[in-house]
Amino acid sequence: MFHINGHEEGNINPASDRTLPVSIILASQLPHAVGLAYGSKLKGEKDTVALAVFGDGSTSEGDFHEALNFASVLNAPVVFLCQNNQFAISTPLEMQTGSGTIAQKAIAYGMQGIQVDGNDALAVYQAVKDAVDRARAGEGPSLIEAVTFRMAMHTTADDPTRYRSDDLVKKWEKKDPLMRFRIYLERKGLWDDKKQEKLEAGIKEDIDNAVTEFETARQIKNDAPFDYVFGTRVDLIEAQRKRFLMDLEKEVGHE
Ligand SMILES: Cc1ncc(C[n+]2csc(CCOP(=O)(O)OP(=O)(O)O)c2C)c(N)n1
Repeated sequence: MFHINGHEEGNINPASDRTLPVSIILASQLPHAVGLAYGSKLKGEKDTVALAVFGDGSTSEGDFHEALNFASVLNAPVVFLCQNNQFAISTPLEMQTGSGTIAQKAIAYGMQGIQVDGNDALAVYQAVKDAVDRARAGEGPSLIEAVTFRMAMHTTADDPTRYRSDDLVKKWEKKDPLMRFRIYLERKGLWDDKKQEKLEAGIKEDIDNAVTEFETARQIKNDAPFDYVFGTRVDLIEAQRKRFLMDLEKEVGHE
């Protein structure tokens, strides 16, 4: 709630939670993931593996290629998981890359690459687990391409009916991963409507609580973003903070 509403608190995770905030700049999280993985290796953390998730659109960015190259050269314990939903906003995959698959790009960088059915939860789990196990065994990075489909629009400003057919969308509707996994569990006697209702009620409660917490008035620290650019205070950033607070005071004075 904090993150998607643009509040700085949403970018700060408790130390126990090793999940980083969503990156808006395509592929910029990938060199960071390599840095974290390499850093953990230098520190001698045997079990740590960085998992970086990105879309097919990110594979055209320089950061993607630099990250894969560095990861391979440094033998960093990192897993690159590409969610290939076949469109980057309106750009279809064949206009994104000349490669037959995204997975095969791994070959050029000298790492393991695999393409999996991204709508099969267990297949994705297995591919990620294998890659994590390899990274932990000191066998370096992997690239996983999970092939799926974006059912909805990219954002509310996007109109997918302008670049793909209803027939194609209908074809993919039948492969809905949630539905598939649910049917699989039901057939194994592990899931039923009662469990589903309980799960949905629990999720609704969590969301309602998060909304209430977010909407509860609190003190907003205007210069919070400057606290977290680097792990420690840096003169250049501190000068920017000072300037920002001065400008803000002037603005408030004008109101
Ligand atoms: C470096 C950079 N360039 C351009 C954009 C604008 N942009 C936002 S999303 C997007 C396409 C992303 O494609 P994909 O990851 O496949 O996402 P999907 O369309 O499937 O939601 C672009 C070009 C951006 N966020 N960052």
